Amino acid sequence: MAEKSPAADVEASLLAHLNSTGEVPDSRSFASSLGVSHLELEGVIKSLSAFRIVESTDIIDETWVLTDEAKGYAAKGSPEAQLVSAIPPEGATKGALKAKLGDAFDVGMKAAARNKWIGFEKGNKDLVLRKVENFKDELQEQLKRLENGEVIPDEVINDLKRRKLITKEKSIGHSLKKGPEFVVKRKTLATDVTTEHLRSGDWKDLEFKDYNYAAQGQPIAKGYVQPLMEVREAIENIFFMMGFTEMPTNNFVESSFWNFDALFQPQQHPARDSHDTFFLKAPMATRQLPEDYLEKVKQVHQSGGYGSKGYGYDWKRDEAEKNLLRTHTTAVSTRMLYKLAQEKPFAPKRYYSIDRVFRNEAVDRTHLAEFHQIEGLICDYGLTLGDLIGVLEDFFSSLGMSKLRFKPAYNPYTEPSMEIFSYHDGLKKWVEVGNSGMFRPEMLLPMGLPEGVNVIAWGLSLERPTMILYGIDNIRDLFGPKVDFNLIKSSTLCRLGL
Ligand code: FB9
Repeated sequence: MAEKSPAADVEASLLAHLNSTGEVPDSRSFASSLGVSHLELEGVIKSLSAFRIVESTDIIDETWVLTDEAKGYAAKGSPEAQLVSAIPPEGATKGALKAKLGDAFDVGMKAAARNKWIGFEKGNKDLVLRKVENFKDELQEQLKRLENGEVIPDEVINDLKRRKLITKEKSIGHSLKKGPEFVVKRKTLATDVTTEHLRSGDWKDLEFKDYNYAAQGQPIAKGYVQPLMEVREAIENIFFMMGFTEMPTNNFVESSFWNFDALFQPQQHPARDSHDTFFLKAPMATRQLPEDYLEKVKQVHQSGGYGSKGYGYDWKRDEAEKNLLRTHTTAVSTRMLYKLAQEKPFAPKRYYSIDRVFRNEAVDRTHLAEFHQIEGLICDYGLTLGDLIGVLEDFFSSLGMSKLRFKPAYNPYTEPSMEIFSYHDGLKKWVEVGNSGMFRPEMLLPMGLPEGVNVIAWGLSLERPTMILYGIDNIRDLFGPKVDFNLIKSSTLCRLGL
């Protein structure tokens, strides 16, 4: 017969006691009468209550308990008592007493002085003299009475509280009585048919525990997709459905030429100084720029062409050669459009990119020095602003944003340009959800794209939608060293407006 667990003994004694007396007024005193910890008895009570064998009602008491310091005084006497007992008839120096009493010295001196148990010789404040032969150590007495659970007058409690010698402790007991399913001996419900049961044949009169179909399965240790990657994948599917191809963005380091100059962004544009852009010390400059195309870019910046008067400044090659961390994935769009322009005959294209870009910006709740830019572009003959608005409607409605508004904006590389706003039902406000425009001829024609070919493009971040869709308030909870894994584990799969 299986060895009876201590819990079983406790259960047996409790059920027997209830059977004979019908109630247990306070489980705390019952536990000490059984000589078991209250915690162990609580375990049994919880399980018996679950099967309604006993009915338990909580009794919450707040009792004063001694701090460790007070426990020391209750044992060794109050600091003032320890101090006086340590003073020989001829007195003792403060130094000697401090050495003897340690932390209790200061408290002891004050209290002993207050009780006029000690005094000093005229002009020698260092020699402590004992003023009383014998004395009553009230404090030790009161602390001991408290330890034995005796009731103490409030003014004493307040004094002990003031001396931070006692703290309030909540203790929870249970009053017990028979439950509707009360039995003296609980049949241990079998949870499995074991070979032992089969061999012993006692399975015939065994009672089996009901299956708990609501029981949570073991949490399976599995990988979790970073919310950013979850939204990235969903947005990629939108691009695929709209017939877009991904652009290769595997180069965080870019030259100023492809990141700015090729985009007809003038060399003295504020975004091109180190306040906004991370320039590289090494390799500081690129050595691979397409000469003929570079010449055309230089021309269009310096003196225009293609119907443009350009910027009329002295364009510097070494400025264009400066390496940087790309500030937008539009730098990749530039490379792809230039490459497309070299492919004859021209074929319309739909490209997208989603990858990291870097900006030397002030970081705050929603901004880090890097974020993931999402960019889409369509390159084809006769594209208009209307086409851009249409594509934006499609794209953002797939993101669950149906109501869009467009606000004229400015980008050095697009004209016209529009900021995109969407009314967010959850936030009950118009949210800026991106920027867009038509790439300027000064950008496209030097590349060699045929007259009449226009490029509509737009961009947004990956972090903003992910924060809103997952209800993440601070970007640091989403990206970077402080990401809260539980948030990732607990965050449900985002359902973009799909
Ligand atoms: O993502 C942005 N907002 C946004 C997007 C989606 C969204 O979804 C919610 C589920 C409902 C919520 C918000 N923005 C762009 C708008 C603002 O957040 C803006 O303050 C911050 N912007 C970033 C740049 O900050 C300096 C977001 C980032 C951005 C801005 C512009 C572009 C790309 C990213 C662009 C472009 C462009 C323009 C023309 C041609 C080609 C590219």
